Amino acid sequence: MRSGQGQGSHDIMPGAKHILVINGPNLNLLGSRETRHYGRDTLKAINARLARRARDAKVRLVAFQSNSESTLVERIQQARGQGVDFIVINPAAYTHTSVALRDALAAVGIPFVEVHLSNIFSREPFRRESYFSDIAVGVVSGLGARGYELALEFALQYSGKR
Ligand code: CA2
Repeated sequence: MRSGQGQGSHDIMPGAKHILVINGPNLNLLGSRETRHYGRDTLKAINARLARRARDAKVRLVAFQSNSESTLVERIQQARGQGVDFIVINPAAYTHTSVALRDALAAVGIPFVEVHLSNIFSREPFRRESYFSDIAVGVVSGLGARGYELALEFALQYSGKR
């Protein structure tokens, strides 16, 4: 896994499939509170498992988290120029509010899977609405941290054909 590419860096996996994992607001707090909904894994532990799997599959994986909507929009916009092939995204609370993030994903046209740790359909009514699901390749919700791993497995196999 790489945390990003600065100037002067060289590509350690030229030609490899490139997967971007994006986590939205408050997911940096995973493992500490709200464990009933979100489990005990930290985001660091989840990302480490994804990085291991990506390394085994010889795929380039970059993980990114932000609490800021504009930073997330900018990261998605950058993804196109960086040759990202697939996005795994948990937009967190922005799932239910952000036309801006939806528009960014639609604009870059990179296929993505929407992941939620909790089952958003079994919680408060406002969580049942997502601005992302209808333009996602698929949605994983309610399978805890395993959902990210399943989404990554799908991304590894994804060829654009359904
Ligand atoms: O189930 C999910 O993954 C969510 O995307 C998580 C969001 C929530 O707003 C969505 O409805 C469903 C919230 C993430 C907040 O994460 C925390 C983690 C630890 C402590 C507090 C919040």
